[in-house]
Amino acid sequence: SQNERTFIAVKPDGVQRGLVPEILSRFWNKGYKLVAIKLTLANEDLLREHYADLTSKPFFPSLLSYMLSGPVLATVWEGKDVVKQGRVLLGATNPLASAPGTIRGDFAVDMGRNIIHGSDSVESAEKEIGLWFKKEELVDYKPTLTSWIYE
Ligand code: DAT
Ligand code: MG
Repeated sequence: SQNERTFIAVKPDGVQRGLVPEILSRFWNKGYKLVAIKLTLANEDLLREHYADLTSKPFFPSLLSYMLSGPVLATVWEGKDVVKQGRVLLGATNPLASAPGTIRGDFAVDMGRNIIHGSDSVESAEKEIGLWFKKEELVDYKPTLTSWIYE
């Protein structure tokens, strides 16, 4: 459905390295619709919910301090198959396993500095959008290019 949504966040290293315009361009150029965007500082409670399945992992403390080390650009994108396609645009979790042409493949080296987050399923997207955004921050509008992107 064209109404599918995903949560994409530029992590603190991506923000500090000035990669925000490049990353937004990749989603816009593909044809996805930006529904919400804000620069924000995460906090530990939010991150413990966001990464609930990882809190017991040995790398969790360093993941936590990484994600708290600066502002995060939180975004929501909408469009056909956007959750799965968003993950394709990101590349693999380990940037060294990410193909050139993907965001992590082009701009990152270390797993602990992989510059971007993307929801891994429609269910986690719904959960993450609800965690990072209030309902009224999701903007309802009709992009003028829709009929040039969808048949
Ligand atoms: P992804 O971000 O690709 O969805 P994930 O949800 O499994 O990957 O893990 C969240 C983040 O945690 C990931 O972007 C980087 C870090 N991470 C995952 N596995 C790791 C590992 N084995 N060692 C170090 N950091 C790891
Ligand atoms: Mg994940």
